[in-house]
Amino acid sequence: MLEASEIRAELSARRKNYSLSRALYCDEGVFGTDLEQIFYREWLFALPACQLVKAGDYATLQVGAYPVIVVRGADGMIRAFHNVCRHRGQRLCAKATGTTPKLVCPYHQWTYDLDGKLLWAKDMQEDFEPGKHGLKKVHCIDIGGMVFVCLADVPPAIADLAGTLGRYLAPAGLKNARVAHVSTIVEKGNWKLVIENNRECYHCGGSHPSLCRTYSDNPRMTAMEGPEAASPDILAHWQRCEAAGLPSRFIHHPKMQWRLARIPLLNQAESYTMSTKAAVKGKRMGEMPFNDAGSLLFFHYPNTWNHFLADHAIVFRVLPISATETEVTTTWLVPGDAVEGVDYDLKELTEVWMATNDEDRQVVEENQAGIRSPAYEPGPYSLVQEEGVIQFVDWYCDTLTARLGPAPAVAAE
Ligand code: 3BY
Ligand code: FES
Ligand code: FE
Repeated sequence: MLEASEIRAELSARRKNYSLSRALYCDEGVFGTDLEQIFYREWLFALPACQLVKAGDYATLQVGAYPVIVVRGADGMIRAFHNVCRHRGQRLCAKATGTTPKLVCPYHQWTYDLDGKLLWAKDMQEDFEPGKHGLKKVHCIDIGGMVFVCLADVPPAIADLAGTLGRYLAPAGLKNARVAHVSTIVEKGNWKLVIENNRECYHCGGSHPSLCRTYSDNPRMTAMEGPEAASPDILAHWQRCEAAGLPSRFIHHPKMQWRLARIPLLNQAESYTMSTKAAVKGKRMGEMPFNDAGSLLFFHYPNTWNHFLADHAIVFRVLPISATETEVTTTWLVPGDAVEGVDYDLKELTEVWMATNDEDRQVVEENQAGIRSPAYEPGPYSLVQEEGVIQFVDWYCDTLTARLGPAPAVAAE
């Protein structure tokens, strides 16, 4: 298990444009550092706001050692709390999702309001102060219908992302959407391998027969450096969509922690379906003006990538479980008034990405299995195909290096 000084050394010894060292993907000390320095400090995508339909609807998630609960209050606000009772620390809610008028601890029934205030604690002594025993808050923000949480005392700035993502998502109709399906899988691989795999389509031709019916594996689609780098067909797609009120142009955080861009699907395909036609018939998300608007892609490191289409949206959440296990939750959203079996068929809606996720799980697991071998050595990324991966590992290494700080000076004798 590596210590900070050894992790610094792994980071500074890394070869630019090469995959990371075995330790950075496998070591428990590195995993702990990833949690402390990244997952406990960054804004993390938690869930789509529309999953919490009414007051008292909640969902829980586990971020490393921290159980978190996200709940919609009586005032309609979505809040997040540490899912830990202020009496003797019981986890308050064990279920993944549910609805409750109050948050009642299962151990001794301390009872909290949906805004975290302690309302009731049986037989406590006179000097007990309920006001000092409310649930601990977790920072929480709803941007255009995507709820992010942050465990840090002082979260990183989010105003730029909030403004831009809010604008890009406004026509995507997330606020009035409905959850059609949730799939949670565990991939036996390090979280960085899960993100790396998502950031390239070098593997798509070999792994994703159904996705490749509609999704182009052209690396310029997902690794554009800026508007100038876009090909004429992408520029034409952006112009057509922007004229119809859909923010579409490639835009990103200065250090590429996030990126938004709308891409056309192959051959005027409408959606990620086997037929290439819209899965939801006769209804569109939000203000989407036509079926062939393609997909608005959004990623945010360390834990989400997303596709917003004319007829539905698919949001992805990545949470590390251990050095070599990662939970991936996929949620399909449809227009709020779309009825299963009438407006869409659930299998048709979900089958391409259910298959794609399973194919990605297999490649990630095989990748982890190979990297575990002492014979593994970092290999070169393709500059044409894996620019997105390079950019992710650069972000990761730069972020970790900055946060670990310089090695402490050795005291002179
Ligand atoms: O989800 C994405 O962003 C795409 C689909 C397949 C690989 N990846 C680049
Ligand atoms: Fe929650 Fe006792 S631990 S009421
Ligand atoms: Fe893939």
